[in-house]
Amino acid sequence: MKLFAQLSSQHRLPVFQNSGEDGDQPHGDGAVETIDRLDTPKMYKVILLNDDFTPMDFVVMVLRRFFNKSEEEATAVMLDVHKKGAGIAGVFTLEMAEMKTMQVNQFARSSQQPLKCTLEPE
Ligand code: TYC
Repeated sequence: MKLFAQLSSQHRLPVFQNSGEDGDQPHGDGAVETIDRLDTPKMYKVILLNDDFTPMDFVVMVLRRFFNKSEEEATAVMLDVHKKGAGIAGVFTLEMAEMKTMQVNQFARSSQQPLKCTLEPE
């Protein structure tokens, strides 16, 4: 049996092609079988958006608090977002990305800051 454990963004992966050479399959018909992809969940980027009003220090604090960045990492991401308009705060499974996005948007709103983040598939 030949294994093709390739990484894929699809939900099902080809797992073997029955060539018949190994003698463990009777027919050698080249059929590709698939299994559900359980080990490589789809990942999502949490994107921070620039605005003209949120203080830089506040953005750095958010990146440290919600994304466990060091002061240096947080400053670099914040400046990247400030210059380019948007940037990646982190990459997570869908549930985690949704939770981070909600937490940041809620925290910004309750702090009267217009900072926004969103998510998109990786
Ligand atoms: N542009 C903001 C300023 O000049 C800083 C900022 C950076 C705001 C990143 C949001 O996601 C952001 N104060």
